[in-house]
Order: sequence, then structure tokens, then C-alpha cells
Amino acid sequence: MPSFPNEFLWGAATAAYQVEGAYLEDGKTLSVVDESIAPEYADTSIASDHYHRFEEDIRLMKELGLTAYRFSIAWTRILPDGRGKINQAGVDFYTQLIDELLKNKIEPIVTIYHFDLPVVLQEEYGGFSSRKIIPDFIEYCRVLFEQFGDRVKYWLTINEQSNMFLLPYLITFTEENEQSLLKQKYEMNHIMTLAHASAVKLCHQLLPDAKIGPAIGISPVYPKTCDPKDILAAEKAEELRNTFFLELYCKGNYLPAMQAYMREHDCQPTIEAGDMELIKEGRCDFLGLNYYDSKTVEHVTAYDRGKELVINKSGEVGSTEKEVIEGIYKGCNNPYLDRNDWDWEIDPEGLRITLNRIYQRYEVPLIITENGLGAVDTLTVDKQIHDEYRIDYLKKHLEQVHLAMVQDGIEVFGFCPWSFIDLISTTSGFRKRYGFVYVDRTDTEIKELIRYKKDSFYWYQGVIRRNRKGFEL
Ligand code: BGP
Repeated sequence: MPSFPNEFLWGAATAAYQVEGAYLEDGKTLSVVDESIAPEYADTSIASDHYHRFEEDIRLMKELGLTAYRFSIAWTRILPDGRGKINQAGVDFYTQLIDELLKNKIEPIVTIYHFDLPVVLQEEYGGFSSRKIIPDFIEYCRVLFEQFGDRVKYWLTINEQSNMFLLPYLITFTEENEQSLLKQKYEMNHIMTLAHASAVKLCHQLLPDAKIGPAIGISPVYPKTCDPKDILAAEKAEELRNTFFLELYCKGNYLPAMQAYMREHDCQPTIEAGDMELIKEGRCDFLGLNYYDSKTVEHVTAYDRGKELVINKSGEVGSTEKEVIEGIYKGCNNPYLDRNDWDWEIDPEGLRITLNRIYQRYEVPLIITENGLGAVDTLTVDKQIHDEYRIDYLKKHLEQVHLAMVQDGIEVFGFCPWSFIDLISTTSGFRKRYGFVYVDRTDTEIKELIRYKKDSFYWYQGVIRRNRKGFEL
């Protein structure tokens, strides 16, 4: 692997509800995601027990050679009532975590919001379906900036806003009727964009040296064939799934094609005076990209009825049912790509394509905030994990990042594979693992949660070592 710039951030990522556990400890209250994790899998009560073992985990990060660690802060640990009284125990936990990282020369990259809205706010006013969320979100951000801003340089506002509206399980909608649900989605997306922009503005005001941006869930869209009808379907899908959000974050605009779409479908959000100015003023400093796979689509005929995506949660190959967006596109398989057991298509070149599509249009610095392979891992009797499939996945993706930097002139400043350590998959519990570090537990058996280094740990350590001058074990 050719070399990366010396200041490149070699990271790994996690999110609070997936790794911490201690979900009702030291004053924390429940978040919507604590409640929505599929009951057939492990819940978030213990997770990987990182809350109690963060020092051991940071020792492992250090051994791995990380120079950055992306994690999220649980709103419910800091403000258990969603607003108002600050929970000192929560502040203390993240203070210790950040200080320990810095002591080990690991740059903290903090996600402010990773799906985990306080339940109290969901119940009180429907969370992001009400503008009441905006002052509460700003208050939460202010607490974080004031408490941790002297030590945290990189902030991520909202994780995967796009996926929250595109996937059927990441956000709670209160409307059920098809038309009012569609309207609510675009309304909520607008409110979330205002919350994001307010956070960016506040960060720029309070922490002029910090950098802030969103972490966007992104999959490039390809046409099934060169039939112009398929090309058009793919371009429309790309607008609907990706460019719509990118345009809001990077230019502060509603994409003309999306304005037309929302008009035609009667789902325009309520845009109040000052909203678009705020969105423009809250332009991000960089984009975080969560990249796992690409999507392929074909055109639809007059007979194709709309259909929601049914995701594969079980790891039973072929159980995904792709979505049909009436009049626009339907999802299909890409015959050129392999897929994992959850039917996610493995596409390293797709990462380079994504980096190009975004950077050549917006010229904003990029960081990979998630990339990884969910798989069933086996712990051998001699406590090893031979995850050569994960090494293969990450190696090929990293090569494409490098090519994008060297051959396409793209500014990528870091790589944070998902995930540093095994944790609860959002859709599939502990069966679907992503970590460099194995956590010895299953969905049903907690065991002792002992940590074991996987083969991918040693591979990544080697990559970092070759790229970091002066890095010694
Ligand atoms: C992203 C989320 C992560 C993580 C990852 C893998 O959407 O930001 O939180 O869960 O996807 O997804 P899953 O756990 O469903 O395999």
C-alpha cells in the first residue's frame, strides 16, 4: 500500500448506544434507540461494556496505533431530561474518555447525535417532527462545546440524516397515512437540517478553531444498463438519496430537482422566514462519509407499484427486498459485485466514485467516518479470530481512498473504519460484527466480555505503522 500524508488521521469509529452499555447508570435515561433495537437481539443495557472498560479499550487503541477515535456522546447521559439540568456524572465520563484519548495522542472526533434522541423529547413533542427540538438541540450542543470544546477539534453534528429518512427503522414517524407520512418526512428533514445548521453556527461562534460537519450515509447509485431510461432512473435516485442532502449541507440550497419532486408530491416542508439564511450560514467545514456499499437501480414501468425496502436483519443471504419508488426507480442487484451475508454489495471502487462525485462538485475536505464489513466471526479454541474477509474488504477500500487522493486530487484527511471494537449492530445485534477487537459475548450470553485482537487488528496496525513516522509499539 503506497503511503498516506503524515498528518492523515488513522481512526476507528463507534457510537454510544452500540458500545457503552450502562444505559440506565449514573443518571442516564433511555433514548429512542435503546427502545427500538430489535428485541430478538442483544439490547443496549450492557453492549460491549465500554462505559466500564474504556481505559482498557483505549490501551488497545494505542496498541493498534490509532491517531483518531470517532465516538458519539449520548444526549441522555449529559441531559437526562433532554434539556435543563446537566448530569455531572455524564460529563465526567466523557471528560475522562477524552482526556485518556489525548494522553495517548489520539484525536477525539465527536459525533453529537447518533440516532439516540432522549425518549422524553420524543414523547413530549414528537422529537424531530416539531421545531421545539431546535432550541433543545442547540442547548445540548452548547453544553458539549462548553464542556469539551477546549479539547475536541473535530465535531460531527448528525449521523446519517439521509438514512434516517430513507431507511424504515432509524427514526420514529408519527404519521401513518402514506401521504401525511411523506409530508412528515420532508418536514422532519427540514427541521433536522435547521438543527444541524444551528449547531454548525454555534460551533463556529464558540470554537473558532474547531471543524464541524455532518456524517452522511452514502451509497453511489448505478444504472442497471446503458438504456437511457435506466440512466435517468439512476440519476434521479442519486438526487433523491444523496445530492438532496449534500446540497443542503454544502450549499444551503434545496436542489431544483428536489424542489420539483416535493411540489409534485405535495410534500414541501414549511419554510419559515430566515430558515434558508440559517441553512446557508451553517455550512459545514468538511463532510464525514459513512460508506459501506453501492446501489443499482433500473427504471420502472407504469405497472410497478411503490414498495418499501425490507432489510435483511437475519444474515440469511437473499432476504433483502429492494425498494420501488413509484415512477422513479426500483432497486436491483449488481451482477458485478459480491455481497456479504446481509446482502450489502461490496464495492471498493464505489468509494472512489463517491469521493469523486462529492469532491468534484463541492470541493470540501472529506473524511471517511465509517467503512467496514459486517460478518459472523469465529473465536477459535486458541482465542484467535481469522477475519481475512474483513482485511480484504478494508484493504481494497483503503486502496481506493489512496487512488482518489493521488490520482483524482481529492482531499481526504482521515479514515475511521467501522468499528473499533465489536458492538451491537443497529439492525442485527452481536451476530453481525465489525470490530478490530472481538468482544466475547453473544446476543443471549453476556459472558465476561473479554477482548481479543482479531487478525484485522494486526493488519491495520501494520498499515498505520508503515504510514506513521516514529510510531513504535
Ligand atoms: C450505520 C450506522 C452505524 C452502524 C452501521 C452498520 O448506518 O451509522 O451506527 O450501525 O451503519 O449498520 P448495521 O449495524 O445495521 O450493520
